[in-house]
Amino acid sequence: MTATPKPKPQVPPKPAAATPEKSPGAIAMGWLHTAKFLTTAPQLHFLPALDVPEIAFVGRSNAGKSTCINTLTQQKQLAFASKRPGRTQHINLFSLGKQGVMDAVLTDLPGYGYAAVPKQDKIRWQQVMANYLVSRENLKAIVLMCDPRHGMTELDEVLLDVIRPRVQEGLKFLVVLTKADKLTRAEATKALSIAKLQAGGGEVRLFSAPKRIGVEDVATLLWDWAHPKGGVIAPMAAPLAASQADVADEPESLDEPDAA
Ligand SMILES: Nc1nc2c(ncn2[C@@H]2O[C@H](COP(=O)(O)OP(=O)(O)OP(=O)(O)O)[C@@H](O)[C@H]2O)c(=O)[nH]1
Ligand SMILES: [Mg+2]
Repeated sequence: MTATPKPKPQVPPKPAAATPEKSPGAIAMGWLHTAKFLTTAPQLHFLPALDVPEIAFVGRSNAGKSTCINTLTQQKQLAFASKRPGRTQHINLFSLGKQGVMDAVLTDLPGYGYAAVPKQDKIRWQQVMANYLVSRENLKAIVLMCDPRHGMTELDEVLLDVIRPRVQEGLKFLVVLTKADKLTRAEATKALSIAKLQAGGGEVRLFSAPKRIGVEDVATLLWDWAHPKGGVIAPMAAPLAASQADVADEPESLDEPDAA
């Protein structure tokens, strides 16, 4: 007697592998990675007029502006970062945009407040920067980099006064508390609450380049600001909780010279 062959079980066809949806942070980081050097100029009137949103990084010399731009764009030497304060001496523009289509610009500005700079140069630079912040037409957002170990300096306060009318007209404003890896948890919490009071309604985030604190969070904010209509409405990762998880328990010794 021959056994009736068992019918083979029907195996349902495998569904095509679904492409995992990118998180807002990943989209923002991909966009920032497209950054390319666009141009450099000693003063506002040498810059090309642009009609895409521009996001400027400002702050005290040595605060970490250039490092922040390099970290966000995932490029080691796009902006000049250096242990020597005063490394950035021109207004440097970097274009952003997928498929070579520029849709925004990042600006790295020289820092202020470095004691070794001659007085005349300081005054000249403060005028160049104030002129840029007040008159640059496509300026959409300002990122004020602040080392929380020094807090906001008098010059930071002057800058806040200069931009206040534009912030009231809708200019976006973010205070980035840099070098968060140097802070204890308690210091980070304190720095955040003080900066929130000083930022007058602007955003505040902790940031560390080596520990990657706040990187995707800041990236997402910039992406949203540069793409207000089609932008992903980012569910902002709770900055305090996420960032503090990475904050050191004890501060390390300082390894870079400080501007006076
Ligand atoms: N520990 C630590 N050091 C940092 C961080 N960001 C920047 N630095 C260091 O701070 C120093 C100054 O960084 P820059 O990015 O050149 O600062 P800047 O604000 O562009 O300075 P200027 O161009 O002079 O205005 C360098 O030694 C950096 O390595 C950070 O998140 N953590
Ligand atoms: Mg710099």
